[in-house]
Amino acid sequence: MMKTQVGIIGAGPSGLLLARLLHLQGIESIIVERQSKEHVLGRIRAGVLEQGMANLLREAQVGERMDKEGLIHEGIHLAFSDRLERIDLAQHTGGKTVMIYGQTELTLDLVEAHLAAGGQIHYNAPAVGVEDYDTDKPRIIFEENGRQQEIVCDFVAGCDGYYGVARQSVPADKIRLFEKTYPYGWLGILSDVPPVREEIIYANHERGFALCSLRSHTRSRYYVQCEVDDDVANWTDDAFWDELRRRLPPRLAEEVTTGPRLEMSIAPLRSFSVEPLRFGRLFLAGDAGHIVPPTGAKGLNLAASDIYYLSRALIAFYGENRSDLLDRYSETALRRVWKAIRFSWWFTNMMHRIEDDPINYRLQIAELDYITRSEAARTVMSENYVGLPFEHFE
Ligand code: FAS
Ligand code: PHB
Repeated sequence: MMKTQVGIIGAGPSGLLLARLLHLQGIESIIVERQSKEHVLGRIRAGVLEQGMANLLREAQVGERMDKEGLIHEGIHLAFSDRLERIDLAQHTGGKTVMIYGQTELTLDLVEAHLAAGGQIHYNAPAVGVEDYDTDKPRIIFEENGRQQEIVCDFVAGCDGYYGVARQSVPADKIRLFEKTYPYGWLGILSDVPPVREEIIYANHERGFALCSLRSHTRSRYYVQCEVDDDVANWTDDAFWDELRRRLPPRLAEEVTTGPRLEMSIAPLRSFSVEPLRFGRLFLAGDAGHIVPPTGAKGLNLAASDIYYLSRALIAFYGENRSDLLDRYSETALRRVWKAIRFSWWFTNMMHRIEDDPINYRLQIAELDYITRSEAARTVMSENYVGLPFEHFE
């Protein structure tokens, strides 16, 4: 049997960031991760960091490579009706920007820093449950090397994503689930080709949504809306590039540089949240507590605000014997979560094609045209896209 102060399930961005921030305050943790280190670091996911996430990575002393290699973006583009319209995020938010730096990279930066500092991460060690979370000695039950083991903790952080076990350890009558699934998915390609533009482009087209993003000046990430039951095996690289170009304004489509995939995958789209995020000494953070469609680039950035609040609450407990922030964690985190769920839902509905619904397409174009012609509408879009501020929490 092992003992620690904070047991963490999941070595994704949420779990690693929490472990790192606690470690810097002398608070001990142990992470158990279902997958191998290579599997976790091989995932291709988010690419857009809000300033809140970027600042938290700097606070965690893992921001150096991000500040050297990341790209600061001051605007995004909306493409529709053969138009390409820029939204100047910085102008409409008093200078706020977003950072382009892959989740894969920041996860690597966190893992390397935590292990170098002696942090404990058990890979290939799936948690099978959380016991006694309503006592002051909650336990993580996990499997490692074919044996069942346990970690006795002061607190447990469920950072184990949508399919994790922490949430499932809570009886159904103690937790409320809110879920909406969308009737389409995102087919994404990663390729070592220069991006068609140096800023992100969100395209609404009658054939479906498309997104032009990047990881650097030489590595691009593109997506096209696909059927929810589509399969990567149905797509050659050429078929992807042809469909992407059909959904962009013609002049822009001609400028797309194509190349072989480094990775191609399909992500489902859903809006999901649980209430509350706290059960005694068990706290949920990141995708374990909520999921948003990636349209608004909010998923990873919500993990940041959860961990901002949870780390401060735990530091106050150990440093000042305070429980008030722990008591306020769930309601504070969920206030920001639901605003991001709303924005992501709104942006997703404005950009994606719904089968056999011609009035929906007209309404989408009307809204996009309104945004590009209204200072107020561009301000609303911009302040949500760069990320609403974290609440004061001390
Ligand atoms: P994660 O899911 O990243 O990490 C949870 C970890 O827990 C995983 O490593 C998992 O293996 C582990 N785990 C699960 N069950 C366990 C168990 N029983 N025991 C031990 N460990 C367990 N967000 C964006 O902002 N933009 C995007 O473009 C975007 N694209 C995405 C594409 C895909 C396919 C997916 C799934 C998500 C995407 N997201 C995107 C959202 C994503 O980036 C998440 O918000 C982010 O990974 C959240 O980090 P975590 O909360 O750490 O959850
Ligand atoms: C990405 O680069 O993966 C990306 C960018 C913007 C989004 C979603 C994903 O809204």
